[in-house]
Amino acid sequence: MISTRTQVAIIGGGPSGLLLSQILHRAGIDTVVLERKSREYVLGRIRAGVLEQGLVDMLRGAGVGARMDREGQIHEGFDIAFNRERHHIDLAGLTGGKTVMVYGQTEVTQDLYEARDQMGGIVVDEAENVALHDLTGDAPYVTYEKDGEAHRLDCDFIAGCDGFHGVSRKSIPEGIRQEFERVYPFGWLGVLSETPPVSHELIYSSHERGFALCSMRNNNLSRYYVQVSNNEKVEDWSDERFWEELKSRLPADTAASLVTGPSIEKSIAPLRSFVSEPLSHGRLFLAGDAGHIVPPTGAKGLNLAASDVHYLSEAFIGWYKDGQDGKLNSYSETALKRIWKAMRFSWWMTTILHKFPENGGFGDRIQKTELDYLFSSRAAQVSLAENYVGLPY
Ligand code: FAS
Ligand code: PHB
Repeated sequence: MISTRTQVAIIGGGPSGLLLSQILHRAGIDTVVLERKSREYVLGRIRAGVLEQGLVDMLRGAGVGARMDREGQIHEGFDIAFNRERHHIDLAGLTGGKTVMVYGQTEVTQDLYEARDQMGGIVVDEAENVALHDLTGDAPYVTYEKDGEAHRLDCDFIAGCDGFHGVSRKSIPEGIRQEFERVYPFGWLGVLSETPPVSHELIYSSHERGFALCSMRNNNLSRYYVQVSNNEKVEDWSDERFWEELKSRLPADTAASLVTGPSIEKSIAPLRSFVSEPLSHGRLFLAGDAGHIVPPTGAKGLNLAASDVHYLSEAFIGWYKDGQDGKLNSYSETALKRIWKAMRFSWWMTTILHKFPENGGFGDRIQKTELDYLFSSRAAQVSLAENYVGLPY
């Protein structure tokens, strides 16, 4: 058994774990990140595309914003297509100038890995069988295997940043954990293509055939999604079938200007709303998807991970710099307040834009009325816009 020690052991080398490690390292706090997969695998995942200003500011503050500022696109609004026409949501006009940054999570993760390397940060990839121990004492530790060798990592705290399927949340005893969940009867079939985006801004489309989303990563890399039922298989969707279905859910002029091409990535993501409470147990603190999952409709998943990391990094810095445990003790309550507001918004955006077969006639009319009201009320649009750009930390 190889024994080492650090101050904060971080489980998971996705955006949550890497950003937390980068911020703590810059504050003089030692961390070790334990990631189950290879770096190539982590960087091969195509996920979020929209960054709130809070995350943009955190990346810049952590010295990781340079490529984002060069290659990212600032968006001042987006369209909602409904009843075969597009309605613009003027984010900047509705929020006194706030915007979002379109820059893929893959790029964020790549930039974080490079920053970690530059600072000599310790990220152990392909760490297997990670297990957490003695969480309620003052000397927790983590065991894992790497290249067949058994390791023990002693630490002061453990940050569980290992996503929905990780080990951290499940290390909180079931009698203490309370989970809240809504699983949607559909998923998103996503395609990445080296084609120019159909529009310079995102288009969320509500259509009787189902939801669709037109997004992008840059001027020659487009990201598209269509709602599919939960029993769909990605192998049943040829590129041609995907493009035809996407066009059928867009206004005619938009469909006519869509540039199609071979998919370079194609996958189906299930949609769920999920929160696990509390987010801390003894010396273990959960951040990001380890503690909560939102349907991607509101573009909140990655951004919620960022606000968790903001609160948790401040709490650790308060402990190590000033011996204060106040923010550690209040972390779960503080983070959950913002998490539940984003949970509500993501659920609301999902319910008004997707087709719910079980809704029935009344449900369909209410959904139509929600959109009619949204496009006829500035107050309703202000509410949508302030949530989309991100509520304050
Ligand atoms: P992550 O899941 O990204 O990272 C957790 C890391 O922990 C992974 O690298 C995993 O390999 C590792 N890990 C797991 N178990 C471990 C163990 N036992 N030991 C060590 N390491 C372990 N959000 C949006 O805003 N917009 C989107 O369009 C969007 N699309 C998504 C599509 C999919 C298919 C998924 C799954 C999520 C999507 N999300 C989207 C949400 C996503 O972006 C997450 O919010 C974001 O990845 C959260 O980052 P982390 O908390 O770091 O979790
Ligand atoms: C994306 O570009 O992948 C994306 C954008 C906005 C969303 C979801 C996904 O709401």
